[in-house]
Amino acid sequence: MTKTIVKPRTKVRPKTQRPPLYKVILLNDDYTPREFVVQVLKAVFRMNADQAYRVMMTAHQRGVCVVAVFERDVAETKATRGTEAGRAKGYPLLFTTEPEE
Ligand code: TYC
Repeated sequence: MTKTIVKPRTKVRPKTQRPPLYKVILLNDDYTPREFVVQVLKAVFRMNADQAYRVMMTAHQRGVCVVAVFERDVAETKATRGTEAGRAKGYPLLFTTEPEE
């Protein structure tokens, strides 16, 4: 009879559950005024003037910009609020969400 010695695992890594994250994406368009996009980013995403301006300019120049990452509910609510803020003024401003890999 041979005894198999099994070395016990010393490091137990508890698996903490984290909710899947979603990106909020800002899409460029030709009609929404830059200043209005900045206002919406500040109001809905609580960005300061500098951050909001940079995100707006990135979308303006590249077509899209990831604004922030949240749990799905929060991402969808903020994307809808931003889009609705534009719609209320007759602008085609659009925020979308997509799961983060
Ligand atoms: N392209 C718009 C303009 O020139 C400004 C703008 C920037 C609109 C970013 C949407 O996501 C956007 N007035």
